[in-house]
Amino acid sequence: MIKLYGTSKSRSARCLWALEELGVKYEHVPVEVAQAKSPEHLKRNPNGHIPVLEDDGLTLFESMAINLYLAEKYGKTPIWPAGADQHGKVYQWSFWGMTEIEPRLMAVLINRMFLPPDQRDEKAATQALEALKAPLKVLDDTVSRHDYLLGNDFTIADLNVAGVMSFATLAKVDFSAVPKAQTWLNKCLGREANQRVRGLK
Ligand SMILES: N[C@@H](CCC(=O)N[C@@H](CS)C(=O)NCC(=O)O)C(=O)O
Repeated sequence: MIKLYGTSKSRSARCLWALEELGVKYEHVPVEVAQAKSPEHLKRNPNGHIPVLEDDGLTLFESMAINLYLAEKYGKTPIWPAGADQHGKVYQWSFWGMTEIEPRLMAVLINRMFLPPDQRDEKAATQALEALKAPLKVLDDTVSRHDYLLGNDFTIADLNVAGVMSFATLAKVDFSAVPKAQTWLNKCLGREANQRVRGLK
């Protein structure tokens, strides 16, 4: 039985979304962020982070690796598209989300919400929002040409990037200059499989 460790109120949400989207049976173990460095969880992931996936003797950490693995193993076209070219595009967008978007969104959240008020750095938050403008324009241009990142179908690339960008609302990102990106994000996040994740612990 597949097991996914990590509360839905964390990056684990994107893996839960993938599991729901793929329709596979799994057990959810809602390890809290505060328990990620417990001795029990460190045995699963020595980095002391959630999410962690266990599947048939395999243990994986890193949310994107988990989702790419799940999509390849359990997904069919179109969520896991066919062929090396399309897989290249899936990897491209997934790594893009993790490198171009996530660190900047996290910088905004850390400096506006997570740190105690006296340790927050508003300049770092403003710079991160400024630095997000260029990649968001790339996203906007892409989804202006077709409905989803790879073409006309929702794939694991959309799930991975939208999963990362689900923090954008919390970070109060201004989408007024990139309306197509906002429409795409709302359409992805509004999918039933993702809505089901919101109800999980
Ligand atoms: N790059 C990792 C990041 C995982 C991560 O930092 N998870 C956070 C929760 S969203 C965590 O476990 N924090 C607990 C801690 O660092 O003690 C991934 O995408 O899986």
